[in-house]
Amino acid sequence: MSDFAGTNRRSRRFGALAFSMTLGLLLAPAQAQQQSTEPHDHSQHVAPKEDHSGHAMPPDHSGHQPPAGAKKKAAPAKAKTPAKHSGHPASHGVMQHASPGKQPPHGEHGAGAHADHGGMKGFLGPYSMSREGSGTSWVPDTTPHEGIHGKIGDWSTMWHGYANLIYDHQGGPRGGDKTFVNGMIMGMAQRPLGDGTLGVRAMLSPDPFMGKSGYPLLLASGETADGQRHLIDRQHPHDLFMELAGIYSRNLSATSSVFVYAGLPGEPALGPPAFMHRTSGVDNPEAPITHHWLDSTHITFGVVTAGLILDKWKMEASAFRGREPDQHRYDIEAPKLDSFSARLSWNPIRELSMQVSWGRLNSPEQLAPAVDEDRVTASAIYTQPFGADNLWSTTAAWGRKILRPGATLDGYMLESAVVLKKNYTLFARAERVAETELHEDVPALDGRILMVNRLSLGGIYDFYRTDHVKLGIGGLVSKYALPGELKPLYGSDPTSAMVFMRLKVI
Ligand SMILES: [Cu+2]
Repeated sequence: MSDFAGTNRRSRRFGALAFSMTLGLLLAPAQAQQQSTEPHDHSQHVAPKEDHSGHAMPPDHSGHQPPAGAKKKAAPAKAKTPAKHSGHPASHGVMQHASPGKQPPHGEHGAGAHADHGGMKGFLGPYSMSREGSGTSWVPDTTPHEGIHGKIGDWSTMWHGYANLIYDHQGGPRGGDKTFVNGMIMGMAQRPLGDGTLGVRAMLSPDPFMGKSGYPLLLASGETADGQRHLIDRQHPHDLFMELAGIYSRNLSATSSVFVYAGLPGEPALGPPAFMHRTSGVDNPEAPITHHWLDSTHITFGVVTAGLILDKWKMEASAFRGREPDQHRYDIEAPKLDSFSARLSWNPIRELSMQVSWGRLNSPEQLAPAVDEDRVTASAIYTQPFGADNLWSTTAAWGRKILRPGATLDGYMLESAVVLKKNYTLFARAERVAETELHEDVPALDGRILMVNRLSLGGIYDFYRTDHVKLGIGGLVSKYALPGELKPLYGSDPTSAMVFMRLKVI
């Protein structure tokens, strides 16, 4: 790693500066826009009281007409909402869920804060934007959509993101310590075009500034720091550009649409939403060790996806570049369309989103170019607002890597987060992965498939908040269940921990 050290130091310093400047630049104009063109519509908080469950969403919602009663209540004095705003002004029950029977005081935004989404609707179809996760994935309609909304001409804009400053200690002989920053910042804009929506999205990560070898994370595997060896027991940094994508969707009816999505980079229709876009996963600052079984394709250099939405169903297929990003994390790599995937998603009720997907990845690993991979995943996300301003979200996912030629490896993940009164967050993640890479340097174990398990528990207390950001401190502890063969490598009972500060746009 010594050959990276010099560049890393320089790029880290530059990186930290660039990221904070970007954050500042993004937040300032967005806030200005919001204030100048779109004052907070706190009246949204009085959205239809009769719909506390949020289940009884009138069918005509899908046609983008707010309930007449709600509209009257919501905008008593002025017709603030321009015609195109008729796209789902309220987040349909999120707020009602979050604080039944209670109207939060000014400034205390609940899950439905900024609920009119600055006029934003779904990028892919005629429904609330709350349903959309990373790439073209879906999350439950009850997902709070936090962010800063604005308007530039015909374009509705939104920014959101977070950054964690982390002190990381991974225990045992294979552990390590590191202080670093991870996170993401995302900007998006959309405008009506014909009978549809044109959208653009950009997502950036500060991860490259932590250095090519990422951060210590026991049992993590996947990608490389030097183009020669696998990164083992470390999480690779994400690329500076995680998504630069354009989307066009055209409505077929009040509940159906067709769409195309193109990204360089982007996310193909494969796997659950990426972990930093799941309500159950975003608060946990460490990456899942199932990342390369489930959602590692979320940064893919070259993606084209076409899909069809029929009410609560979405069918889509992608052509994309199978090769994972290389160790150069600041660049945009050459696109290719040599791999394919298909995904079926279903949101049967507002609280639940499910998907199954399959992909054929052409030569995904730089270090094993002769090996292709088939990947199958299935996942379910359940997000339930409860009580006054509380939220509970859980994701269960399974992913199978079928290496061709090679082993068939399963990964399982169950993660959950509870957000209480917007200030206290508790999260947990349990994972079980069939591994071959962790011990590939140990001749006696090479080629063996070994099941490893990890459990992480943690929490965050947000001690400072404004209308648009919150700042908190957090910690987490991880424990492992390892097969006997691996105990000499990891120690008999390693424990890892992280403490962190988090700044999050809300
Ligand atoms: Cu990733």
